[in-house]
Amino acid sequence: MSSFVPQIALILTGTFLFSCSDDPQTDPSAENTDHLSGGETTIFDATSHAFSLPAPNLSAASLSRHIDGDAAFGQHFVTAPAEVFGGLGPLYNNTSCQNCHVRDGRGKAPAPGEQLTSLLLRASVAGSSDHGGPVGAPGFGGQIQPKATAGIQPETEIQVSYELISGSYPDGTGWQLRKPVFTLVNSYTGIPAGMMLSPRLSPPVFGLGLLEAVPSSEIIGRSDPDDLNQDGISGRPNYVWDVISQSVQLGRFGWKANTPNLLQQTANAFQEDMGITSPFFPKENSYGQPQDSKLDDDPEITGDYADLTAFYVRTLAVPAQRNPGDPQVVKGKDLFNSAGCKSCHTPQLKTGLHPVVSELSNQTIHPYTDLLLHDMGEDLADGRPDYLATGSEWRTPPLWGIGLTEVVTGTPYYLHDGRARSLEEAILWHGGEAEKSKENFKKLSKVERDQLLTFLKSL
Ligand code: HEC
Ligand code: HEC
Ligand SMILES: [Ca+2]
Ligand SMILES: [Ca+2]
Ligand SMILES: [Ca+2]
Repeated sequence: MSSFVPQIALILTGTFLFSCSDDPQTDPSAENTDHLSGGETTIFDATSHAFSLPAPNLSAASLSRHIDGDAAFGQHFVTAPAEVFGGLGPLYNNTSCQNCHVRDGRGKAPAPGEQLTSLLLRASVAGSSDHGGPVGAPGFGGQIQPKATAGIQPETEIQVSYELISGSYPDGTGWQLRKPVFTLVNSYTGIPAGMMLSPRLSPPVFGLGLLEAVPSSEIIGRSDPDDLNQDGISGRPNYVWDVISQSVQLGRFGWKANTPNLLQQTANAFQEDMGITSPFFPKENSYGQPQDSKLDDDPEITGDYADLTAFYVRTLAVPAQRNPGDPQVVKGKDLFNSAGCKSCHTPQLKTGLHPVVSELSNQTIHPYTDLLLHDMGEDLADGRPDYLATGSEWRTPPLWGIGLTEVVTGTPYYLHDGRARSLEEAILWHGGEAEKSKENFKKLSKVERDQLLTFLKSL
């Protein structure tokens, strides 16, 4: 099926660009291509498949590798003695990439009393590792796995409850926000003193190859660590350890930009989230813990299989903005800009040369992120540093496609721990460097707030 749909997307894009460039003098839409969120990788699809389509400009060879990668992304891994796709665990969070990145979109925050499926907790104790990263918690490592294969005890059970917080707009309209509280129970061993936890919801995975292709200089050029222009917004790059090149690189992926590239993100997910070792992360995630088998096995997948899976997320298309000319959307975009949202949610970036996928090179894209870290205030803080990111800093998440979240994954959950149940709630949680911007939003009339939200839903 997925090999059929892209043909249509390809024709649509072709037709569209052609009719646009037909007469640039008289056709006003010809000047503005802001709705082509992913440049030439943009697709026109607003269905539940909107995040799952290959970029329409892929060569036949790239499309073929994408389709193989699709199978790897959906592959369920099973327990060890199996001949194929064995090696799951012994500790794990879930059994396939797709189970957490549902339809290539974001995951689900657990309801009170519900098991965690796509939300995970990173763990550490004070200090920094050899390469400046977090120090794994004794007995638990860098991530909590609440699931285990037969004969092994899961590291712990995780219970979630929510605190409710009420507030209101200056115009009197009320709201109620919720903040998750996680409790570890029935742990297989004692919880180390001072263990820090960071809850993280699985984010959408489309358009990421484009973000990988944005030149570091472009990202660093937007940072303003000492706020020299005095707009209240700093923006700092994270610098993290690249296990593949064995060097320090700019961090781009994950909620705290703690990962430098998509191959490492993928290989690390195989190891930590699923218990699948690869040449990049050859040790089981239970390494050094009492329940570890202490066997020095061969990697459970090849480097090429990890690379194939990374190729899939690299080459997923970005859905186009819908109804860019709708007067409500146009007004909402103005309000987005004037409220200061664009200071972090950068509307436009340009990619450089992608080292692996030439189709991603030299694209003008509209991701609405600067890929920098921002202090978002106490209410969003996890208190757990991650390389240079402090306990209250988060990477600006992209907003492209965010208006399709409900269509793709059903009930929507936003922010790093999925606490926000609507785009409006997500904005109301902004603090720190984004406090002023949030206050600007709160001061808008109900009609204007709705226009801003209509703009977000058009993305
Ligand atoms: C248990 C759920 C889970 C599984 C399984 C999982 N992921 Fe993720 N994924 C996450 C979470 C949570 C994050 C955010 C991590 C962070 O912020 O540190 C993430 C982040 C990512 C990102 C970075 C997205 C961004 O915008 O920065 C990519 C790419 C990704 N995962 C790909 C994969 C691939 C490929 C697999 C399978 C090999 C996989 N994931 C398996 C939960 C999961
Ligand atoms: C100082 C930088 C900054 C400013 C200004 C800012 N944001 Fe954000 N935004 C962030 C960061 C960082 C996050 C992620 C925070 C988290 O997950 O804890 C975020 C998250 C979001 C999300 C949720 C995204 C997701 O994938 O879950 C939305 C929606 C959003 N912002 C919209 C806005 C709007 C609208 C404005 C203007 C009123 C705005 N932001 C202003 C930095 C900023
Ligand atoms: Ca394993
Ligand atoms: Ca662990
Ligand atoms: Ca500044």
